[in-house]
Amino acid sequence: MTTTRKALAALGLLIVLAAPPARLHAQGPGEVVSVPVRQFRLKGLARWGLDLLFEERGRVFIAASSDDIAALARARVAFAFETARFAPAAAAGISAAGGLNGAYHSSLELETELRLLESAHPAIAAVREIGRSLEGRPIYALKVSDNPALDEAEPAFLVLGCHHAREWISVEVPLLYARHLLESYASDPAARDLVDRGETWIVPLVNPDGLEYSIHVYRYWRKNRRANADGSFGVDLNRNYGHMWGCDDQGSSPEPASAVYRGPAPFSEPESDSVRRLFLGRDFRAVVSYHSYSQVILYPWAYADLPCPDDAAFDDLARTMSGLMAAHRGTVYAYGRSAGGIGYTSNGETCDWTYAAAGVPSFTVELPPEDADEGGFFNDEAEIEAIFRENLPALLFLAGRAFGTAPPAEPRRPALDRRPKAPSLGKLLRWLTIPVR
Ligand code: 0X9
Ligand code: ZN
Repeated sequence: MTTTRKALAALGLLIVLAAPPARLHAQGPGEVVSVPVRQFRLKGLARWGLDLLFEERGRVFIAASSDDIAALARARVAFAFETARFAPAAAAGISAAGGLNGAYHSSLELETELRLLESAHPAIAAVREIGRSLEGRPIYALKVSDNPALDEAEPAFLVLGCHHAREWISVEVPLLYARHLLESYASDPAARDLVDRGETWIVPLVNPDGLEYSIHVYRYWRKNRRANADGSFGVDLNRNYGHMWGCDDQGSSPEPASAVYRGPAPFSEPESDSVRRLFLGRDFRAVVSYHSYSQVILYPWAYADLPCPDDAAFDDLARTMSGLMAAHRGTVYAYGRSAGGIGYTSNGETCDWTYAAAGVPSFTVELPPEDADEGGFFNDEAEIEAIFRENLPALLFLAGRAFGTAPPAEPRRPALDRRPKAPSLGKLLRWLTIPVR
């Protein structure tokens, strides 16, 4: 057993034993604070529904709202403010040209970009509003296909981004994929084939309200902006889908203030419901939902550590995807079952639902970096293009499989069969917010 796993096991035990606090805490603009692991255990903080970030040198880092901070103080937890340490990373994106979010797209910037793509390629691209967020922002899909105004009887491929507000890079990869297909159509027979034979539906921003909040108010915001009955905000959109929703409290929570609150009912949120309505009307043959961070490719099930009926086939696909990704510049994406060794159990996830609804390959791709020390959610703007480029061959491969077009060339070197190192404690810590009834 690695040290990391031992530490996790110890924390897991405490989660079962500790009593929950009298109230959970509203998330809002706040601070990064750290608490010694000993204190974290002693005070049973794993059950507070805090937004846990990572663990480093014996301290647990938490994105804490002012309510959280007040509660920590009341509980006499010895915490330290760490916000200043992270400010340079956050500030690095500020520029006169790019505004607060630099090269990343806000919801309005994304809309502009999608409309520009549509007007530059009207024969093969159409912007569709698939629904509206709680705060009334349009949720856009770009449909890339010949005759985009017609719903033809063609196989479809769904690419999703940004269920989670703070995962800015997950908007960019789907958007750049749309751009790639459109701009390569004239010159690249493989891209032309994909556009002519199938429908690629690209939804780069499922959670526009959350993204705006992350840009303008609180960079670590994760959920949507639902005003919950207890005064807290947000439903975790990747806990709000309908397959085995709320089957237990592992990795999803019934507590509104939790970072992984699943909402009052499956598809209670207009954002996840927009994806549901888009999905059900069409012949989707594969799904990729981008998140960050940790550099992994995950497939169902997430709700329990059980193999889905297509486990072996999905493992094969994921191995090939991982190999194609590594071939670009050596970035190794680990792969495996969502609830398995490189992931964690949670219910109400997007890909469990798309797989259950249509039986099609459905992958959650967690983009780089691997760890918090390498930047966590703060991907350098200069990395956006390279992260897209390394993901592109995997997307083309899966799209080819989905549409029955010619497979792309094999990876230049053999797929790295990396059954990766143990998951980082930091990654899993973020989900050890599991209230036990
Ligand atoms: O927990 C999630 O919703 C995702 N991870 S993230 O850090 N981006 O929030 C999805 C992870 C894939 N599912 C599981 N490992 N269960
Ligand atoms: Zn995510």
